[in-house]
Amino acid sequence: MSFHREKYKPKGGPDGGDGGTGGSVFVVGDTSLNTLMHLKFNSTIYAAKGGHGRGNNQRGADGVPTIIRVPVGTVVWRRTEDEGQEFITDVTDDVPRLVAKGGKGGFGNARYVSATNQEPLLAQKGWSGDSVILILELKLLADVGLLAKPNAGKSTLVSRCSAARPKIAAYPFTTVEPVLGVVKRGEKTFVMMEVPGLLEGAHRGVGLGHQFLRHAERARVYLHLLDGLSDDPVADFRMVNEELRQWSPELARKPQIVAVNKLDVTEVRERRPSLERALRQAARSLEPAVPGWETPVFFISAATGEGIDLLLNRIFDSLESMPKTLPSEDEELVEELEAGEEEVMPTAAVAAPPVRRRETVRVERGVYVVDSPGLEQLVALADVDDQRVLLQVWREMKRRGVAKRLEEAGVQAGDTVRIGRVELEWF
Ligand SMILES: Nc1nc2c(ncn2[C@@H]2O[C@H](COP(=O)(O)OP(=O)(O)OP(=O)(O)O)[C@@H](O)[C@H]2O)c(=O)[nH]1
Ligand SMILES: [Mg+2]
Repeated sequence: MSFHREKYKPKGGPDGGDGGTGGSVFVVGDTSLNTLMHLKFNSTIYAAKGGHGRGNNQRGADGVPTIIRVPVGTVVWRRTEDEGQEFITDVTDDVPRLVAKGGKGGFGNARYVSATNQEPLLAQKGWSGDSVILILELKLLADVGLLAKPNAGKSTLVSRCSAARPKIAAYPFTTVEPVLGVVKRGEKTFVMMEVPGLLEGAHRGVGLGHQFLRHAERARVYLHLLDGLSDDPVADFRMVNEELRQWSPELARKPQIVAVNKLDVTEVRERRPSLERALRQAARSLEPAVPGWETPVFFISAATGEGIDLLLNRIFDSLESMPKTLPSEDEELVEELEAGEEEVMPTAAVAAPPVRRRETVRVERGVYVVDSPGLEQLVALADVDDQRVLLQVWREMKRRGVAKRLEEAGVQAGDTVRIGRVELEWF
């Protein structure tokens, strides 16, 4: 609330500007992130406030937007009032997606000037912005998902063909968080993903099973990596596929490319012919993923690089012949969020502003309680000890039909009327 002041102009008009809009919150995909760990201990986020309106009809500054960075592939849900969850968006790129809208700024007193009120003493408090509980689920987007038991050599392979440098060690579950590596061939690239290896019972959550399967869901093709040094690589192959099928038959139908690793070890080289035959046969019993697809079997050494070029060529070719499918978005909900809720904002108080929400009056232990968001915003900042202010509040109640409703409810002079957190004496 402000009035114009200037020398020799004793009666400057009201010139309080509107408050700025509160900052909104956006979620943005960031390809440099592979996990949501950075949000784990920093999970309550407050958006910036809008600036106060000022004299001379200056509008307050809008609050700066708050950006939440998440890995590409994060699915965002919103907790609903009934404790359910509602899909908001699937973050597939770096386009900001609105998840919580900042509140609108209140109107300055300049808005309330009218023929009958030359000295408006009321200004509107700003509106609260959205307050949401978001549930973020990471389902990494990768072209190629590495499917393997722990210790098969996944990290070694990823570090050999991409710039990613995951930890490599001679024990299982070295990799506990997903690793993404970009594999390049000239201009072309694809993203290879290592997720924790699969154990028997993974579909029930054994090992880091669920972690694996959740991410693996969105890979376009699987590279099934087998440890050539394992007692029975064919049994491993069957076990992993069985886990996949138990989790989701749909995943089990995705195309697979099989590679037996550790070919540099003599033992593996010696068993190659028989292993190749047995694996081809085992692969044939898989459901055909795509018409005409036959699961190819490669022998490689992630350690020395032998056979890797051939394997990567095949992956590039396969990806090229496949449609690039991306998960769809719930456009409607996003639009709804962007439009925001239409609140009871006066367009200009000169003409009667539309009051969209019906305002109600009820009596609670002798106190007349007015339920009116619009009035609440208006009295929240008002100096109700000032009789002139009270008079303007009363006029506003009359204009909105609230006064009439109070009278119908039996309000008498001296009774207490409560609007939001403010109590007034009826006169
Ligand atoms: N000889 C030989 N050893 C390999 C090869 N590839 C990986 N290894 C070894 O196998 C062990 C496991 O390798 P990793 O790359 O960590 O395997 P991983 O599948 O990522 O393992 P987890 O992340 O623990 O599931 C390490 O000791 C590697 O040095 C290979 O081609 N030849
Ligand atoms: Mg690893």
